[in-house]
Amino acid sequence: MTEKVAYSICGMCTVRCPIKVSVKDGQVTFIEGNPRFPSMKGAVCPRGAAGKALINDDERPQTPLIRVGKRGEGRWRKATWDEALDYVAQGLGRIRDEYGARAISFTDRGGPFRDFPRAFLRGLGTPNYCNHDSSCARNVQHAALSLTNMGRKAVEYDLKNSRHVVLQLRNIFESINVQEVNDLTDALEAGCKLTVIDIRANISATKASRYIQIRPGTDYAFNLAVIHQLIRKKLYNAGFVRHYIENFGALEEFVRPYTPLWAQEQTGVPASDIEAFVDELAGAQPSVIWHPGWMAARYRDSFYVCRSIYIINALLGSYGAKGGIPFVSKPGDVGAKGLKSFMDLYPKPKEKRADGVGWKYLHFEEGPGLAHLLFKAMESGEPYPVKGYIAYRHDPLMGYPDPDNLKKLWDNLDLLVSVTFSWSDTAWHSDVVLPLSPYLERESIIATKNSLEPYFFVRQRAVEPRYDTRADWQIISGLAARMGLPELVFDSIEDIWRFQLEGTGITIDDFNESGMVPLAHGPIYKKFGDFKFKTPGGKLEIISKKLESCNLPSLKPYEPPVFPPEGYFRLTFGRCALHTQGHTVNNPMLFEQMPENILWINRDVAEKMKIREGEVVKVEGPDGYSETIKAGLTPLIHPDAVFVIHGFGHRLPVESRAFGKGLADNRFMPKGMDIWDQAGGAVAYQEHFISVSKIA
Ligand SMILES: Nc1nc2c(c(=O)[nH]1)N[C@H]1C(S)=C(S)[C@@H](COP(=O)(O)OP(=O)(O)OC[C@H]3O[C@@H](n4cnc5c(=O)[nH]c(N)nc54)[C@H](O)[C@@H]3O)O[C@H]1N2
Ligand SMILES: Nc1nc2c(c(=O)[nH]1)N[C@H]1C(S)=C(S)[C@@H](COP(=O)(O)OP(=O)(O)OC[C@H]3O[C@@H](n4cnc5c(=O)[nH]c(N)nc54)[C@H](O)[C@@H]3O)O[C@H]1N2
Ligand code: SF4
Ligand SMILES: [Mo]
Repeated sequence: MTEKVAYSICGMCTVRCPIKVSVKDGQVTFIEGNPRFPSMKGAVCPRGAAGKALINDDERPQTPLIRVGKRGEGRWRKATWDEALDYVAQGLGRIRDEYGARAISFTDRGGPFRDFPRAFLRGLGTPNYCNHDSSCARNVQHAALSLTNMGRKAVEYDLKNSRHVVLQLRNIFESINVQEVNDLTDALEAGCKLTVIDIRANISATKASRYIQIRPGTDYAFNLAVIHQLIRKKLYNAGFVRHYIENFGALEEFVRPYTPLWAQEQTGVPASDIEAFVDELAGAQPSVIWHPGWMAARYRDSFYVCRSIYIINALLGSYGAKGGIPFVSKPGDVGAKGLKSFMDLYPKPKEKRADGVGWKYLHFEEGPGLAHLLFKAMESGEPYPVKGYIAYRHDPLMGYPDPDNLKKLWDNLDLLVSVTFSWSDTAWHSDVVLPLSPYLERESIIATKNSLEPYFFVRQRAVEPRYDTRADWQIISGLAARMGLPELVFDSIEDIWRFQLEGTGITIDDFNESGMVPLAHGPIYKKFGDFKFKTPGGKLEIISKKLESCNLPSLKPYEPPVFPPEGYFRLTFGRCALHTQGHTVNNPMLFEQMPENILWINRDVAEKMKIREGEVVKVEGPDGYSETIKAGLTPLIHPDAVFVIHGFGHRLPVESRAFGKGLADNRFMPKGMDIWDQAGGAVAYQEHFISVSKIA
């Protein structure tokens, strides 16, 4: 009998919690939160616990597959790894010869382990890397940058020490990050206030001291009234404003008309509630966190909602504060040497990006680009043809609107490759599927966590692959060997780790004890007066020259969204604790807990329509497309909206459990790729309406 422990990183969602995995005779026996991280409290969430079921699931790609039928038809031939990698490399080679390296594109789901695949793209010479963020947090990121020239991850949410947390468009207790859940729970027990501003009473609302139900799509009006009130009543942090905010006068002038009474008209929230809330919030400064949002790709003005949230945090002095949003440190900030980067092996490609970021759209950050615009370029051939596409741990057909339309955009591709550990709509539509080992069966490159206490961490392999699957570094190495990039060809992960750690004074063995190596002794709070924002004047800029030079206002006057016409509802969506996006519905353990989604609909409205609890109803889009779903009646959702958990409505025969269960929200967003926030870059997913009716 052999027993071992592996320190890994959970791969069941984008949060990537540190975990400790116990293994006996080559089988995973227990998954727990890595005890080296006190905020994990030894826990994982339900999805984290279902990692074992993922390994045992035989409904996932088990060998490399090459398409023999038409795209999407599902006829495959099994291939060896050599065959499949040769096939992909030859395809990429042909595209590079005919159209240049820039015709090769790649998208992934972001995260800390990107250095190696991104180096591969640089080595090939293509600028066309995008991650999934234009379907997620791009508006938040661009809002942060537009004010401080620092990204959203330059600050941490110091939930544990907070005195008032505001969740608007953020549902911490269901859209889970285990450490955040534990820290916020501790803070609530110690008396921290929680305000939830949402269109429906979610689980976070059930734990809140104040729940504000807002009319969907009117959050910007609400926030402008909060700023108005903070300034008019002089409730803001005057010291912080004087020291750190540039053009405060312009803000003061701008919000003058946006009174709580005005906001009441727009949002449906009584002015007296807004006033009481602002008084209470101001009383807790600077230990206040108004969360800037995460899945904020919702409306055409979501960027300005996020921007107004950062401004409120600044007015309350929570930037830098304990219990607020203190700044993280990078290795260099604490005198440590950073990891050696594979990307630095190659120069940055000089070509302009196909998505227009960096030359057509100068106000957007280049790194992760905007995937929806990359897809549009595949169809138009502008600014140049894009012919090869690798969907790397990414399922755009589930995560972007209007999958049938997206498939058409991809019709021009000569090669579509999917690297994935589960079946997905995108994998099913690909020319080649390269099966990735699930996270418990693979190791990852070493990564850096910038935080109050920065550290390096690694994912160790817990068990050997059950099927003929490979780790991502092996797949990239295999392609690099065939594409003339010998610098990225490695036979063992240890050689990769050694390369990364060169010059840091840290060895691989240093990770054995807990899977991480701390770079500082305890949390470092940068003090008021010591820190500077990364703008020329070191201050937070209310007026952004970058935005203005692109003809976008820094302070945008409020315009109400388009509201649903008579007989229609706004289709809204979010997450639940039991599933991640679209890829866990077929997980045997999680499917058993929650096999389908239901349609949240306001009880009064439903009763008028004679719809009963649990009744199967028809949901129809303006283009006539329809699906059915069970209705869940509740007084706790705004009457304008219906709500579903995203990720259901699977139609792949290879996913026998998920097949045909529940409704797919993204199919009710016709031409949704064209509806995006011009200032923040993200797709506006909630600008779509549907009707609900009884089935005969
Ligand atoms: N309509 C609608 N669209 C949405 C959303 C919505 O709520 N409604 N949510 C949006 C949001 S917030 C996001 S982030 C995107 C997500 O969109 P994606 O990034 O595409 O979603 P994931 O399911 O996280 O990952 C996609 C694929 O990566 C593969 N994979 C490979 N390696 C790993 C790994 O280590 N871990 C995991 N978890 N998967 C791996 C999985 O097999 C899975 O099929 O979708 C967005 N799109
Ligand atoms: N369990 C679980 N946890 C996850 C994930 C997962 O798939 N499952 N995915 C991870 C990822 S990739 C992300 S991006 C995060 C997402 O984390 P969040 O952004 O917190 O998640 P959501 O559930 O999409 O949305 C939060 C809330 O926004 C509300 N909302 C919708 N429209 C409006 C509106 O107009 N105004 C207001 N004020 N509220 C509105 C919804 O009702 C929902 O309660 O979660 C991460 N954690
Ligand atoms: S929140 Fe849950 S699923 Fe996501 S990484 Fe952590 S344990 Fe895994
Ligand atoms: Mo996300």
